[in-house]
Amino acid sequence: MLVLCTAALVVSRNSSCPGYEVDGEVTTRRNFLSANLVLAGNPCNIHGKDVAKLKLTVEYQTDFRLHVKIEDADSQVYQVQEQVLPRPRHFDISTPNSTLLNFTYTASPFAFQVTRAKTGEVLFNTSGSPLIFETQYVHLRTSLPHNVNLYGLGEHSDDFRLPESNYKRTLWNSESPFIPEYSNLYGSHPVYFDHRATGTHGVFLLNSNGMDVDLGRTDTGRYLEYNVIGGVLDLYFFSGPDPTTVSQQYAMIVGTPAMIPYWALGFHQSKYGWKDLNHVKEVAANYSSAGIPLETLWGDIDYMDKTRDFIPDPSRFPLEQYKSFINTLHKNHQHYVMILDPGIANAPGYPVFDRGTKKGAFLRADDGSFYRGRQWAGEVVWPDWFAPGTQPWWTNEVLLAFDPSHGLPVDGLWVDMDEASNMCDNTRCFGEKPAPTTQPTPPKCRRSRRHSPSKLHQGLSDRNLFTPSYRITNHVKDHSLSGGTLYTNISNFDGTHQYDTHNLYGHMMATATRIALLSLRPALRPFVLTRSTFSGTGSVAAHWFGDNASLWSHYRISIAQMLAFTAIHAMSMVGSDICGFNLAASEKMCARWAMLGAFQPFYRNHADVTAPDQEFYRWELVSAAAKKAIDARYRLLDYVYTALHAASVNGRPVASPLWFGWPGDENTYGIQTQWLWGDHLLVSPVVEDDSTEVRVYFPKDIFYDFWTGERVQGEGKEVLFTEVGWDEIPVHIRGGGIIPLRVKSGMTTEEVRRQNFEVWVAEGVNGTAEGGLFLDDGVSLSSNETVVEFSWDGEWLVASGRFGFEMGVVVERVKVMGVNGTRVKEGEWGLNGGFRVRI
Ligand SMILES: *[C@@H]1O[C@H](CO)[C@@H](O)[C@H](O)[C@H]1NC(C)=O
Ligand SMILES: *[C@@H]1O[C@H](CO)[C@@H](O)[C@H](O)[C@H]1NC(C)=O
Ligand SMILES: *[C@@H]1O[C@H](CO)[C@@H](O)[C@H](O)[C@H]1NC(C)=O
Ligand SMILES: *[C@@H]1O[C@H](CO)[C@@H](O)[C@H](O)[C@H]1NC(C)=O
Ligand SMILES: *[C@@H]1O[C@H](CO)[C@@H](O)[C@H](O)[C@H]1NC(C)=O
Ligand SMILES: *[C@@H]1O[C@H](CO)[C@@H](O)[C@H](O)[C@H]1NC(C)=O
Ligand SMILES: *[C@@H]1O[C@H](CO)[C@@H](O)[C@H](O)[C@H]1NC(C)=O
Ligand SMILES: *[C@@H]1O[C@H](CO)[C@@H](O)[C@H](O)[C@H]1NC(C)=O
Ligand SMILES: CC(=O)N[C@H]1CO[C@H](CO)[C@@H](O)[C@@H]1O
Repeated sequence: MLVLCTAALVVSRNSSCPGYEVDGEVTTRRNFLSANLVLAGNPCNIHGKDVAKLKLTVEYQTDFRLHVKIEDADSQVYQVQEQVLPRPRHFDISTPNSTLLNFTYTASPFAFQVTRAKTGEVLFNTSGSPLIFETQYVHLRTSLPHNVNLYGLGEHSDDFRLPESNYKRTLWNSESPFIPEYSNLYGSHPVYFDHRATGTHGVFLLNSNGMDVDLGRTDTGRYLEYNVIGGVLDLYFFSGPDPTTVSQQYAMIVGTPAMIPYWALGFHQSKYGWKDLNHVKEVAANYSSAGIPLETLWGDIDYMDKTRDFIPDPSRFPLEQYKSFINTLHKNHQHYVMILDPGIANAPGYPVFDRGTKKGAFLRADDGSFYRGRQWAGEVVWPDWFAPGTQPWWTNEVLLAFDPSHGLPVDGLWVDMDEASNMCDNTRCFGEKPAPTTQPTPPKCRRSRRHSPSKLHQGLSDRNLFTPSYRITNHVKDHSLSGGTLYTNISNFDGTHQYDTHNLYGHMMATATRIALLSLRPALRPFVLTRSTFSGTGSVAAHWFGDNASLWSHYRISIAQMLAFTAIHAMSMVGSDICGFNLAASEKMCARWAMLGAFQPFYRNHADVTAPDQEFYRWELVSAAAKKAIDARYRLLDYVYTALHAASVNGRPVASPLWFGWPGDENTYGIQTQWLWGDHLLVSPVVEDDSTEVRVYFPKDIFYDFWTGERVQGEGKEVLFTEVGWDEIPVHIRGGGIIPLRVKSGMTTEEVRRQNFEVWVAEGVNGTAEGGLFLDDGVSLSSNETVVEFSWDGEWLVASGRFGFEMGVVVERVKVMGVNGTRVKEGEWGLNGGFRVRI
């Protein structure tokens, strides 16, 4: 109710705003336009003060990318720091008329349109509502036709295709257990894709301030509206025209997904509540005796002494035994990843705190004292990722704790609670709340403002940084901005404020952790998992969807969550907590989820301390499902690794919705429970509660059942699958694809890497097929590489490419699936050079 009232109020007050008009000369050059804008009437000052003078800059940065920026003429308004998100520098349009997007504007009142240069189709049109650019409120609306499909604007757990109207997406990173639907979650990705029968384009608003993005409908059509509490309008338009290309164009701006180590694709087991090292050893042993492959174990905050970062509890996780346990895992080719929280215990004598204090690494209140809050460690201080001493301090802590010569030889790091989540409620930071940790001392948070000098892009002074007039719909009480996180009026070392940089906190912690791991092991790819994200976090870290629950509805929506990250938000290595984090998992649901996760990038079973144990070996159905699923996942590991490599090089998504594969098929636009795994596999899990049936949509195309090889002629209709066993998941190969598989799986990914290959050819409509295979050492930042391209012309399979990495395995079988059934040829074809085989 509150939400609707606020929205109505905003609309009526907005219409009384004067908008802007072009003032003086408009400068145009080959690929560049700039103009001054001034208020076109009396300021309306609805949520702050109207900024009198603005600057418009338009750049045709490449043929496919248009940049439109509207900022204050004085360059005081906050802009996302270059160190956090570097902007592209080199522009290269081919000729003045080769751009695929056109920018047009009207001078008074100022409004602009973005159109497709060839057809004139209007993609973005701001004429419907005056531009509002105030000190604490920025408003821009684009009108849209009815026939658009919008996706993105994560992180959320709503439908993958966004609702048409009465829909508000709030972007404000927040800790989010047990929250209502439609809430803001842990990350902010202000980018959307607009898919139409005529093509796909993308729009990225590079802005880290809190915002509501409203989707609505008027008599004449639909609209999308940005209501932002600060920052500038820094818009990037990507022309597509096909969906995969838009993903790639976006990734070029925010960074392509980081390449992960091969082992990270193995199966991970974690749990909050593993009380001591012996318990963890039992988990490893029980996986082994159940015959279920286990690649990596995770250490949640249980390992910590007094729940403090970096320090293992001396009695429950004695250091020497802990080290030798991890070394044993390594001998078995298994791995170990450990958690870190941003909240550092405010405890003189705790060396991590003492060294951070010396380095000036912590946020301070205006009286110079540490800005305090509460996390698992009790009363904590917070790293200021903008302070120059913070990275050296963090790197040093990682080196001290994890250098194998003296510390725990962990393989990767997990950063949690980095929204940043503050258990000290902003309005009651003085101990009314019972302490949720072993630390009984309630924090006393003193807060105050630090004077900041006025420098470029640091943010206007004179703002209400605590309770701005426009309230975004943050899911906490009263929509308070600081609720459950750091006070937004706290300043960072560089003079900016949490008000503007809040959404970057997790991204910066993940980045700092990646840099620290690079110091620890300069030649190896770092593996960092983060809960909080911003645009571009895919280039530094992996992400899980946070604290979901063991519910069928969360199992289902995890597919849409994955697709939003892999296909829209340029993050490859993502996944949900398999079998659910909160509440008790049921056997059947956990069996289904074990299979679902095997066909998603990041595959980790994890649960809360309050949830019953849910390791796969604890149930019969789940053990069987997991064994079968992991077997298939591991045989396909190089196929997926190849797709991940492509994503890291050119942004091509590792998993995508069906409309990426069949952009012209309208039936696919709303599908969110099936997906393309790599380019060639269609995954269609059972999604209804406790069901053994699923309706699988097959576009008009040819498919082959992954498990049986049976050929399926897709007719653009749903096909009902019945009696789908608890250890079964429908998977189909799309005709036209060639897939490399290992001939058999293994208990670890290292064992998988020693297996030979077979190559499956799935003939397409015209009898041909194509595919690829990428091989390297799996861990190095710069490794020798083998890049194989396979092609099939109906008679010959040809393998060509570059062959720089010698893996010591061969292709021992080729299987061709076609209109007349399956043909198999056995042989031995090396992967140290090209080959041809006739079948
Ligand atoms: C515009 O494009 C046409 C062909 O598409 C080309 O012949 C012409 O030279 C271009 N004009 C300029 C000014 O580049
Ligand atoms: C887009 O701009 C180019 C270059 O100014 C122009 O040649 C073309 O006609 C424009 N397209 C449309 C649809 O107006
Ligand atoms: C832009 O929107 C306005 C108002 O909704 C409409 O009158 C105008 O025709 C649109 N412009 C274009 C180019 O579609
Ligand atoms: C491991 O398996 C043993 C034997 O079934 C069982 O007693 C023990 O509780 C299990 N421990 C864990 C941590 O799963
Ligand atoms: C932030 O706002 C709160 C609430 O008004 C106030 O108590 C505190 O002193 C302010 N802190 C700073 C640094 O301005
Ligand atoms: C066969 O179909 C594929 C995919 O539709 C297409 O890329 C390829 O060019 C076609 N090949 C021939 C020989 O027609
Ligand atoms: C990597 O390449 C170098 C130079 O081509 C070669 O000497 C070496 O054997 C290669 N190593 C592997 C593992 O392929
Ligand atoms: C399939 O078999 C039929 C009948 O033997 C034959 O005419 C046809 O050429 C075969 N098609 C292919 C693609 O091999
Ligand atoms: C964060 C989360 O819980 N993710 C999914 C799992 O649970 C969230 C909210 O708790 C739901 O919104 C999602 O469905």
